[in-house]
Amino acid sequence: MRGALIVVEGLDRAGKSTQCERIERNVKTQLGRECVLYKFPDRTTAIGSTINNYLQNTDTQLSDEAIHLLFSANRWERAQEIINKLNAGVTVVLDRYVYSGIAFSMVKGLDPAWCKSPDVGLPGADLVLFLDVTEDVAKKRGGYGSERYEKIEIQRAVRKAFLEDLRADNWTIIDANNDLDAVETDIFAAIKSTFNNLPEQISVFK
Ligand code: DGP
Repeated sequence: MRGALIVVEGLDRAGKSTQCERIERNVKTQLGRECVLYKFPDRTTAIGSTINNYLQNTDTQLSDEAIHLLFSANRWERAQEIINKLNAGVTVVLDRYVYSGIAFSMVKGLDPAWCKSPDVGLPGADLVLFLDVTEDVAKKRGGYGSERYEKIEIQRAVRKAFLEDLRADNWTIIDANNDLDAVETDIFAAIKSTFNNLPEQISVFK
């Protein structure tokens, strides 16, 4: 049986990184399956280092189109590796993916169809977990940091893009305002159901 491609999306402070680690652990220990975790953007590659510079230095001059294509290229850098893992029976968990790519550029006013096009053809998610958190809870968790997109208006617009424009049949919305253990339980229920209905073929992002 091939591995599943599980994507975790959500706003800053939703608990994505913690839950990704718990998913990896639960898939291994509770389901007895191999599992690996990737994070996008992957800041360790040459493209990722340019992205990191863009996010951390708000005076970096790069057009919205150019940075959009770099985020997508950063996902393509790992595409074949992800496919190989899935075919080898390894479940792959992605902390952010194409949906972040489209949402952040859409809110800057770029055409949604154009935003989607460079990601078309990437391995498709079997399950997208959207960790939804209210602004109040995000604030209580320490608020946002100092990177380029960590501002309340941007986060609000991105949440709207995720939920109103990008949400699709393979999505499960998780109430991430709850405590970590409750969120973990909800996520694991969705993952078990995905494994019970996993198509034979890896899908393609369209
Ligand atoms: P993170 O390391 O998960 O905190 O992500 C860094 C920031 O980059 C975060 O504000 C979300 C944003 N981001 C993630 N993926 C993409 C993408 O593909 N395109 C754009 N424009 N922004 C992204």
